Amino acid sequence: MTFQPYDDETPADVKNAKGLHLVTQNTPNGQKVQIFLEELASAYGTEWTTTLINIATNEQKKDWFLRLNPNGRIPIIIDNAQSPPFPVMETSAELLYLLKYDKDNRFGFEDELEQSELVQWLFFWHGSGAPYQGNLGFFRRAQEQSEFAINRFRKETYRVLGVLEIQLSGKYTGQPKDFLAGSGKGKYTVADIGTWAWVKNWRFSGYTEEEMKEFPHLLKWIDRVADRPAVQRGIGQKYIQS
Ligand SMILES: N[C@@H](CCC(=O)N[C@@H](CS)C(=O)NCC(=O)O)C(=O)O
Repeated sequence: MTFQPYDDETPADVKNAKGLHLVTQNTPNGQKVQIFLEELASAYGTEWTTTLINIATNEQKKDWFLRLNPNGRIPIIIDNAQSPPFPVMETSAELLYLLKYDKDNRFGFEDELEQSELVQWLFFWHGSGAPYQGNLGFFRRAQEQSEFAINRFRKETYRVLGVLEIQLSGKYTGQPKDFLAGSGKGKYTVADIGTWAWVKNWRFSGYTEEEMKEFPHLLKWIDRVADRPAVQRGIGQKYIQS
């Protein structure tokens, strides 16, 4: 039987979407995909439609959503140009899927070793960064305060910020970098987008200016990525629910 991604409960704007459709909320994970779609729009005129949901109401745990992403988490994209429509879950997989719209490799690499570097840094943050910074936020905001858990995730997130600093400073390679992946000073790619959406929130995660002074290359990289108009659009008003 052919998989049907939509059911009677699927919101009309999701079900009736043509082409690429994004279901998101303006969180760091949502922002990763929002930013890349904005970059593709400014580079190629790529079009998509968006549905904003509110995860506080657990919309993402309803059957219509779980049919698209059994993990019940945002963001997801659905490619309605495929038949049947093709849902993509997990932000890094979504960024890699969307690279097919990047015909000139502006946000990825033709060279397979450089592309491998991109995938390494994208996976590094997906597996070793976001879960720690996410849990740090969870335990900092929790009603029941666990010093043990906060310390564990605070320390580990700080450590992985240090890993990014090592890469950007060229401490072991002798090559300081503007961006995480690619030869020489590197190139702005989806690895930067996936990482930046989280790391830029360091203040919100409770780190002090003093602590961040240990990471001068990382701080400059945060500003470098933040300066991009598509990045500003990707975290901007359009994605904030009224
Ligand atoms: N590993 C997933 C994580 C996605 C994720 O955790 N999304 C959060 C928002 S930042 C979410 O949907 N939270 C709602 C929930 O857990 O029910 C990815 O990269 O796509």
